[in-house]
Amino acid sequence: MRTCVAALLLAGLTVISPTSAQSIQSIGTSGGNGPKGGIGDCNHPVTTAQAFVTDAVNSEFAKGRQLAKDATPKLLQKHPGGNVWDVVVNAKSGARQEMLGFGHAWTDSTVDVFNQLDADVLDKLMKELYGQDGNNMGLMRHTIGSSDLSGEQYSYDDNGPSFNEGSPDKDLAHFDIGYYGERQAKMIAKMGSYKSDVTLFGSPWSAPSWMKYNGLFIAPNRNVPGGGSYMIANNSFNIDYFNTYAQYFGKYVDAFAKYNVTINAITPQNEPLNYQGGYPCMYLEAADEASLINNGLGEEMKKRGVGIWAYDHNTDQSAYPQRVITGAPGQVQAAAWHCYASPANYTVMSDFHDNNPDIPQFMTECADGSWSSGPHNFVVASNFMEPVTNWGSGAAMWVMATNASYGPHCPYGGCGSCIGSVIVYGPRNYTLTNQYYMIGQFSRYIRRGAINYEVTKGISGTALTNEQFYVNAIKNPDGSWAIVMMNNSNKTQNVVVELDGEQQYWQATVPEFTLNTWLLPAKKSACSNH
Ligand SMILES: *[C@@H]1O[C@H](CO)[C@@H](O)[C@H](O)[C@H]1NC(C)=O
Ligand SMILES: *[C@@H]1O[C@H](CO)[C@@H](O)[C@H](O)[C@H]1NC(C)=O
Ligand SMILES: *[C@@H]1O[C@H](CO)[C@@H](O)[C@H](O)[C@H]1NC(C)=O
Ligand SMILES: *[C@@H]1O[C@H](CO)[C@@H](O)[C@H](O)[C@H]1NC(C)=O
Ligand SMILES: *[C@@H]1O[C@H](CO)[C@@H](O)[C@H](O)[C@H]1NC(C)=O
Ligand SMILES: *[C@@H]1O[C@H](CO)[C@@H](O)[C@H](O)[C@H]1NC(C)=O
Ligand SMILES: CC(=O)N[C@H]1CO[C@H](CO)[C@@H](O)[C@@H]1O
Repeated sequence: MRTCVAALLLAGLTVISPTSAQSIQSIGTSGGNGPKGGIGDCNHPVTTAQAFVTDAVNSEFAKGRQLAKDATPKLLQKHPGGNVWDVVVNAKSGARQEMLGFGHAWTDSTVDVFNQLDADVLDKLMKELYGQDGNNMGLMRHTIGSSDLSGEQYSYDDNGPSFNEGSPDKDLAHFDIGYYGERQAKMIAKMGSYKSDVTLFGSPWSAPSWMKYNGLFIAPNRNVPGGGSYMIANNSFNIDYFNTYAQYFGKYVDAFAKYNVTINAITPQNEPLNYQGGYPCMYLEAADEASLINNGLGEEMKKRGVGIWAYDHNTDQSAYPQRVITGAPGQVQAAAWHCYASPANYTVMSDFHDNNPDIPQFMTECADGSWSSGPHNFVVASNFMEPVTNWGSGAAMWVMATNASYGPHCPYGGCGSCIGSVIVYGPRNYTLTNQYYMIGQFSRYIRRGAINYEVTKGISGTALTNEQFYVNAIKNPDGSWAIVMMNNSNKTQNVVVELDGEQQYWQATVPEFTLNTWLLPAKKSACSNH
């Protein structure tokens, strides 16, 4: 095992251009024949001011307001004065990054429980997740092979009785996405009938075990943690297999295409610095991620129109994606970040942007779980809003659905208590958790192609502390505004949002302990036919 990431910051390369807007235009969508877009685009323009509110309750059986209509913001000609909470949006020159979307991850647990639903119930749920009257999610991840949210562990070329008992298969003659891969592809393919402009990216938790340094160690009993690739020792990628692994990714993209699932991007490794045993993980040093790209992965993905998103791990080793870009220049489409450094420090995304103004960024994984305690839960809001402030073009929560005991999941380790947006109890019985409504406060109202704007006043504290007020201000393609506000305090506030540059002041109350989204119609429509 090599030593960890060395700090390598590119001093002197800082570009000071607060309005240079990175574009998401080169990132594809997974297709299908379903509708595109939604509220805030030119086919669905916002014509009257509206507000939606979700209480930050901490419960899977959430009660309280959930995407409920809230007090309508009133347009004023001038600032009303008095004791108000002022929010100022730099609408004149504060344009920042282009937005792509918000969403979740397809896991084996999700597919497993969705398969338990009767067809009409699944149809209703898919509309709630992807429909224009539902959450309309636009950014989805899926697991390439098994993750900790898989009841059984496998890769697409185990070449043996189990994930950790295979023999080398250098020509990938035994490549097969198998029962679980097919099941996942078939379920994900349904998504395109509900929404055809979702960006879908895949992430492997591990290469086939025979591509790892510890992979040929046979456990006395494959069900005992500590055997083979469940071991921490030498749980890293064997660099003899760079090109083989690149071909493996190519075959995976082709196999999913056969089920009409278009993969738009991959991360070469989920959490490349996490090599803990117990569930599929793999260590992949930044220089090796770059070498993997240079030794075939870049070419295989380019041929298929699939982007490569570097890193896919926590903000505390922020030099990693820069090292991949430096090592594989011109071949990285985006950088991906997770929320689990304690606490996450999303300002590293602004630093990354300064050095790479044309490379979009995403918050690609954050889990909420039964460990969250206390009366209030701002996990979604906290980990969606700060990445947006710091140049993120979208964000995705982790597992989308589980059964009532937060499974199926790996029995030996990993997350055994992650809560998604959906919990399935039986063929006709599921609940939407409060996480579903929290995600909806973003995914329903912020369109692909929207532009994030600088907020110059009204943010108090950081999104990761209690007792604060946080704002994102995003201009949708129709010229209307989505203003998302988190008030993590016990006080209802009388808020005035000033759109500086449009000479508009909007006023309404923002209740205590809520996430609130205001939709404000365009002063002048940005749509040519209106
Ligand atoms: C780990 O790697 C070292 C050095 O290559 C080797 O000596 C050792 O046998 C490996 N351990 C296992 C369990 O594969
Ligand atoms: C993929 O889509 C094509 C065209 O719509 C259709 O004919 C074919 O049956 C689909 N394949 C699968 C596996 O769903
Ligand atoms: C967060 O990262 C920035 C660099 O972007 C650093 O200056 C700051 O000290 C970090 N904050 C914390 C709390 O670690
Ligand atoms: C959840 O799935 C796991 C694995 O299939 C199973 O052992 C467990 O009993 C299930 N829990 C419920 C409540 O269905
Ligand atoms: C759904 O399942 C839960 C948990 O078993 C149960 O409490 C609830 O009554 C069920 N609801 C319906 C409508 O069957
Ligand atoms: C609100 O929080 C403040 C500071 O923690 C506390 O002093 C006050 O009593 C709280 N008010 C209510 C209504 O809970
Ligand atoms: C608008 C609003 O309610 N802001 C409050 C949110 O929380 C911070 C920290 O407690 C207060 O200072 C704000 O007044």
